[in-house]
Amino acid sequence: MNKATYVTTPIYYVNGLPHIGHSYTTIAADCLARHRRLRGDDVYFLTGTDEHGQKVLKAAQDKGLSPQDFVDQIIPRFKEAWKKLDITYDDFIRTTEPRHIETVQYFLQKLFDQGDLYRGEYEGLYCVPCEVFWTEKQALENLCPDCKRPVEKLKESNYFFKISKYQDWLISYIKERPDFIRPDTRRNEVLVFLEENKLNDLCVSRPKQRLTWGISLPFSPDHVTYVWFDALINYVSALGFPTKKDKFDKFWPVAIHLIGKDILRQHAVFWPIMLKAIGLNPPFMIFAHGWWQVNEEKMSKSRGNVINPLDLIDEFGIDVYRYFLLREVPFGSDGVFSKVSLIKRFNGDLANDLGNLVYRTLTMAEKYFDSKIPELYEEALDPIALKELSPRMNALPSKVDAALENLDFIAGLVAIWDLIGCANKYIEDTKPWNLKKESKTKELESFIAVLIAVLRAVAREIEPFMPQTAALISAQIKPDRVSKGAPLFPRIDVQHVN
Ligand code: ME8
Repeated sequence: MNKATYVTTPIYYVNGLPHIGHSYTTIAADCLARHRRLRGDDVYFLTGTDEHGQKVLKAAQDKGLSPQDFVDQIIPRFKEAWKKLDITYDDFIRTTEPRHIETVQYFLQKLFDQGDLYRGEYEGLYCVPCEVFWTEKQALENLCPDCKRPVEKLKESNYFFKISKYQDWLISYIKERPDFIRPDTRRNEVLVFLEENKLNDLCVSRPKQRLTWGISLPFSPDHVTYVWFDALINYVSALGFPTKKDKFDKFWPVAIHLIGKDILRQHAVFWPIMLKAIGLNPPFMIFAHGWWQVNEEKMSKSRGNVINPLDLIDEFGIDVYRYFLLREVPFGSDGVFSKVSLIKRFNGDLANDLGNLVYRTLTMAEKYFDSKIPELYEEALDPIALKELSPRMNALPSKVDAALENLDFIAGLVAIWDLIGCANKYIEDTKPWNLKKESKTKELESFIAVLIAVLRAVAREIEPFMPQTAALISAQIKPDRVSKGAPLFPRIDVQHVN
């Protein structure tokens, strides 16, 4: 049986269109999914949309639409954006789908029946745009510590989930598994939080007087489910839990949740406890990456400083955008988005290194061998090819495997670019025109043949990162001949960028 891979993104709120931040997590997940497929895994790659709650309701009202009509209109635009970015998800879950609602209600009923939910009064400071309750200590000057907007004081009768009961269990669970929450900074953050604070029971409902746009509690018609409790369950409702046992049993034990660090606590504290209470294991791994910032601020819909990925794609191309996001900033660290750095990567890594290698190799094959791919004679290869190039080429797949196992996209790309750099240097050092002049035919043939082999290896390994570029390179290298196309990445003149 093939190895299974289950990779997820957060399900995004649909109160606006996806911006760079959303595309970042989704592209990273796509890269991992594609890589695992390439290696023969059975992959289930899930993304989707978080459609309930006050925030989405408000966006619908602002547009004068019913929430259902509003979400039905916006979902196709999410799917279009993902299609444009070459995202190969296997499933797209919407929290308004019956398959999801059934699973959420199953969770609620089971927790209620086993006495984990109780009714009580709730009072707190609530931030509507963020859908989060804050304590007075957190909401200094009555402002949301995250988006800095005013919070509202709310008091209401609700259902609570006794999460504090599972606190000690969670601490040991995290301590015993160094790879459960990553990177280490995030793991430590969660551990410190759990060790220094006693968890407050989690309010899992909203009274319908205040909010009707949500999933009804099966045991209380006057309440809907708190949007986070609803949303987290998508990761198992999409696998058909509790009815589709085979799919669930195959993919759940290997679940990798990619998220941003903004939603770490929901994923690393609430979610494992919800699962434990239901009798399920936590996901295999939660990886929280950093934030893309513009002008020192997190890019976010509530701050209104978003950059639309589709505009950048129109200007630079999909693969350039994907490459930049995955190459520029370590997965886990914050990064600042700027067009100037994107163009630097474009002109350096893509035009000078990769584009140039493809173009000059194919040009030489055209010129010296009439576009036929020549034979490779081991004995005619020079020491650089034998000692530098071939070992790098042979080790590349396992290097990329190891890098992506760690979600270290940069390390994967660096390994590929190490081979590209080595091949470019090989061309410069070998001086093929001399081989031609001296009629060293076997040497020249082997020289071109080994470079073609490098290009094939590069095309294969960059596919998860840059699928269109991989296809363009492969299309120029047929089994026995090359057919050179235009340069892949014509240099951009920085002066001409707006
Ligand atoms: O939180 N930099 O949805 P959301 C990097 N519906 N990543 C960013 C980012 C930025 N500036 N801004 C957003 C929600 N992201 C919930 C999730 S999951 C069960 C429910 C990415 O639309 C990042 O992955 O606010 C972040 O965690 C997510 O989008 C938040 O998306």
